[in-house]
Amino acid sequence: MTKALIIIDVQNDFCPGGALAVSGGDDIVPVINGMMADFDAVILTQDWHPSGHSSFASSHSGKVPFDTTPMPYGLQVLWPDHCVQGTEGAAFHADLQVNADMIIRKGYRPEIDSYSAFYENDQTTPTGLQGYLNERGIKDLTLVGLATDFCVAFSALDAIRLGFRVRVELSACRAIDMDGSLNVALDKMKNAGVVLDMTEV
Ligand code: VGL
Ligand code: ZN
Repeated sequence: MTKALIIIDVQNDFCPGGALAVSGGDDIVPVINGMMADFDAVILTQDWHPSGHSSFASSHSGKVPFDTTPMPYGLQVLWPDHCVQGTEGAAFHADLQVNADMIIRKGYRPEIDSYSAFYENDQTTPTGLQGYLNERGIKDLTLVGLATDFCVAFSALDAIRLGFRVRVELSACRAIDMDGSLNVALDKMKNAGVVLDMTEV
């Protein structure tokens, strides 16, 4: 059985001190490092926005971070400027082991955000990860990283839709949790058939 560990957005801007810090975001780094040896493939995603990206509140006059705005593909949460290409904030956490098989960058198109490792937020523009996994014969995925309620959840739900077996190791994830978004995401994942585990603690 070929299985992959998909490590979502473990980048400085999502860790304490970063532009869109997730509480305890750096606590998961040693947990993830300890998991890698159990997998046939290790894949990292990297949120990788151009400056002035349309998901930034600063790109919309009168908006502040965590407001929402309608986009052609649906309602978009507006974020603080984060993970700008080439900045320290966009770099992986310094302690994360990054001898990965593959790094998927996402969110680099100025006019569209991308939470999922598989599709941008229009749910139709693919990143190519499905093709990569299929060609390698990988059917079992374990997802970890940041943030549980956005990029991890969107990736897990897309993966289920695409027919993968999907496990999210919650002890190696942390959430943004705005307005109950963590519980909503956990319910959606559970109902979709994602296995939610806490086995690393
Ligand atoms: C993420 C908000 C904006 C994430 C990325 O990695 O969950 N959240 N960009
Ligand atoms: Zn982002």
